[in-house]
Amino acid sequence: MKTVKTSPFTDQEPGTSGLRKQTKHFQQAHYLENFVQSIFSAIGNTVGKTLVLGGDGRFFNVPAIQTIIKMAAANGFSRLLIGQNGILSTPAASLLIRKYKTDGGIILSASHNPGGQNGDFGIKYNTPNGGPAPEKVTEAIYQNTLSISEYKIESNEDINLDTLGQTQINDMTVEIIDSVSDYADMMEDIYDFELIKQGVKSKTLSLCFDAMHAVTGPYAREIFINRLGLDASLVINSIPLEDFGGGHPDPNQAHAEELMKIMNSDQAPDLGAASDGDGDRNMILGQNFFVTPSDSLAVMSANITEIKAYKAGISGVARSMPTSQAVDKVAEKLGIPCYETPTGWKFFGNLLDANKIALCGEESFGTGSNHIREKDGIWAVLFWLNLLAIKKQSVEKIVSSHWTIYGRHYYGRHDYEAIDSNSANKLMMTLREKLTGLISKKVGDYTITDACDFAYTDPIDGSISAKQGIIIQLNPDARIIFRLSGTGTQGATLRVYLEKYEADSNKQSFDTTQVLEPLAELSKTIADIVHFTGRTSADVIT
Ligand code: G16
Repeated sequence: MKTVKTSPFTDQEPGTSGLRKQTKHFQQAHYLENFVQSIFSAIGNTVGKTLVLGGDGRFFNVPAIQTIIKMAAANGFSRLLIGQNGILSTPAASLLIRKYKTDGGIILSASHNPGGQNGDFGIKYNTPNGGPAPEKVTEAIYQNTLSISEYKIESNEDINLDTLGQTQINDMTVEIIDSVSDYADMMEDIYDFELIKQGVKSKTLSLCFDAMHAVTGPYAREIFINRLGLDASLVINSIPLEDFGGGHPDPNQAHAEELMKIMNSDQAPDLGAASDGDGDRNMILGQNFFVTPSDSLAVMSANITEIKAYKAGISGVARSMPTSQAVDKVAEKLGIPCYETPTGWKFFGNLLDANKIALCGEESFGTGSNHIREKDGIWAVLFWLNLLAIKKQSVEKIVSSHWTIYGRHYYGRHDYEAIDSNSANKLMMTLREKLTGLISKKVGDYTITDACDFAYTDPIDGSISAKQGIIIQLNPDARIIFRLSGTGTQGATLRVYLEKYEADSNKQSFDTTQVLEPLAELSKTIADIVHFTGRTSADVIT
């Protein structure tokens, strides 16, 4: 065992979901090691503890895992559970932590960010409840990174990650486990696989799933093809590649091009879906029809008791603040609470643990439930597949019927990517300073009824998270939200979220872009976007 002298890096503060940097940045000497030792110090008393370890298979996944194995051995861990070939989707890792009651897990992923030598890499620690570390833990890790002076590492040979079985390093057992089977079994417990199989057999139910050359490939093949009998040729891009085939493994209309083409064609299957780099995001499509993640959450909530595992009903729901308020309408009707949290799955953890909620979601293509403590891409796809098998209606019909009952929330997110960080911070600061002056102002067809900086007090532990995004509330029934992304690796990304509610069913089938255009223009004026960013339009609209 070696103790290696090191000095702090000042840029290891975790963002919305762990530490994400360009891969080359991660590959510099001591960078990964410093962060891992800082996680171990935050866990404390690591002797005899156990961890789940795996990643989304992107470039640098395996070398990073080999390093973490050696460091875990040197820090006295007693057992590591590692996905075969180093592969674990984020939801599968969350499940394994909970199922095998480990002291948490380390997941290597930069999620939807591109991979490869010139792409991004990331690392996050999940706590023993299976969820992303809450802010007090990430803050402790960050503080450790600022004062670190040495780390411990074994000098053993690399472990064979390809073969299932156990290896011993000193007192530590390394167990290579099947990455897929526990997860696939859990999905069978939640959903009615027999009913879905009947639909598939009678050719009344079909799916095209795009794994985007990322981690869900093996999970999708086992569940959709082997267990449900769906058409194998429609599980596309299912071989995980270190660089995701050069693509951007972000399941949205802009990046899942091949899937969009299939779903917008005459031969489109009933359901189209995609997941991201580490398998926690999902996009849901019907034939020629896109379901916004916010609507998907609302439809799921309204139909939750149709699904085997949730038959008894649910205690409550939650959404991140910028997610549309579609789910609020459902919660109101069901008479259950709806919580509004800051962006970041970690904020749902306490609510799920305390059984205040059983279903939650975010506009950023994430939905999940109390079955684990991460958002879950394949779980969401199966939800829709199961719902289609029950309702025997098209995706579009299910969503438009939902709007008739609850009203439609037109929704769009405009991202200004890789802008200068200082200018982005100035934009937010300037906007913050003028918030109170905005109230009651008439802007276009709207009046600003409220303007505030979102702060959240966790109802369980009382922790406060301030400055979580600026909300401009408009009358009648619209919102514009401004916040800076916490997952990018180049400069800053300004996210502008636009939402407009329409209760009148005769006005619910308009084009989203057209409906939101006035709000998009307003957002530019209110935040002086062109001045601060030099951009006249957003780079990505989802
Ligand atoms: C992460 C978080 C999500 C968050 C998303 C976007 O997702 O887990 O909770 O909504 O980032 O965050 P931001 O707007 O700060 O970029 P993932 O899938 O990237 O891990």
